[in-house]
Amino acid sequence: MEHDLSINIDRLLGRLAELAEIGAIEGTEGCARLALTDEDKAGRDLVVTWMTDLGLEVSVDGIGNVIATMPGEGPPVMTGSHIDTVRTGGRYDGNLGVLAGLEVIETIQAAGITPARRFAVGFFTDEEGSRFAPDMLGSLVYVGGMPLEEALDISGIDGAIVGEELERIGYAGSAPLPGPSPHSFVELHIEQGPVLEIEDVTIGAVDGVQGISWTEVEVVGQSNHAGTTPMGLRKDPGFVAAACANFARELALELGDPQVATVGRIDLHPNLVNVVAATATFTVDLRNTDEATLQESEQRFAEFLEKTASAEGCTVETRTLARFEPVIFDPAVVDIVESASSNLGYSVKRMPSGAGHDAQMFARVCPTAMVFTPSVNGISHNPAEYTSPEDLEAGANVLLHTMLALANLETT
Ligand code: HGY
Ligand code: MN
Ligand code: MN
Repeated sequence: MEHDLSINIDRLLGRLAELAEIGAIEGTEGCARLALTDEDKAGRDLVVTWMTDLGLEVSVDGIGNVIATMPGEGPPVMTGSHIDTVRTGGRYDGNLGVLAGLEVIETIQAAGITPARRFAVGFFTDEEGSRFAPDMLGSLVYVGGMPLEEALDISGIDGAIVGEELERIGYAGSAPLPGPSPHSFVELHIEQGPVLEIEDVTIGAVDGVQGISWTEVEVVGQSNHAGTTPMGLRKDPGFVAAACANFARELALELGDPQVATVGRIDLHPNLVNVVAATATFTVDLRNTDEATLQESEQRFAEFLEKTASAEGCTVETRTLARFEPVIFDPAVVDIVESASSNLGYSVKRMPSGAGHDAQMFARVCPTAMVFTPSVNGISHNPAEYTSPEDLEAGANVLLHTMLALANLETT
């Protein structure tokens, strides 16, 4: 009975499309719902309506995480992800994991199945971290990785404060933090990279997440006239930022895959064509599956920054925005994802995640793993992000059967 269950792909596609209308980026399939903005609130309200329509118990905690649980007792088998997006977001990043979780619950309800352990689906606040750093903020607080008070005080790239924004959008909840640990956690997510497509594999059984290091750098120089200031007399922070961006790329190429390095944000002040900048504020995102190599990349970047800034007569201040070590998921749960995929006739491969995910936080408190579906051309954090309905259906079916298997696991 349970083994021939499958999700309703049209219902899932319909919800993905409806949610993507909120913050829709004109002329694209993508959407922009930065964390705790009005668009995020509207998306939250819509998903909460779907949760209550399914008769689920909906809880909101102090950092705005929303978790919907089937009635009953005992720690649930939990799934979920995020519905906040980057500014150039696609409709699948995070949203797929939340809406597929809803779809899984609606599927077993329609089949009259009550799993031995109840299911829960959640969306976690500010997974992207691009407005308020660090990323995975909500799930980090949920598992006790950051005190709530510290999280509520975080100010964003626009000067807004997390706690004030949560109050403003009506999602400063009262459910306890840290939150209760689920029995297990499994997250469905698009791969956001090229591997599954290149190898023509339908499912990724994700066995871990690479380490993440985000740093904000402020370089202070001397604003000056672009025409009259001889090159030898400049203190140009714009040059230091550009040299660092170039060095980051060369460093990643030298260290080789899976090392990546990105200078994604550069703000010059006063940012004018004929003015040598006074300040340059930029971010560097370094990642690697190996902690020692990640630390080496941080060390070498810091040395280059220091050397280049002082040679240019500039001063530097750095601020850590996020720092998470590599995470290994529970092999037993990865095995279940792998066998669920094979039993359903899908090709599957074990692989690490290049992107951060809420699941990496739940791995701290319960047996956890992830399910990946392919991203066409490996594109994500881009409105052109796309995954075919067949692959979405495959991923959601693997999620369904993985959760059923976890629900029926003998109590250890
Ligand atoms: O940055 C990340 O890896 C994730 O998208 N927050
Ligand atoms: Mn995501
Ligand atoms: Mn993302």
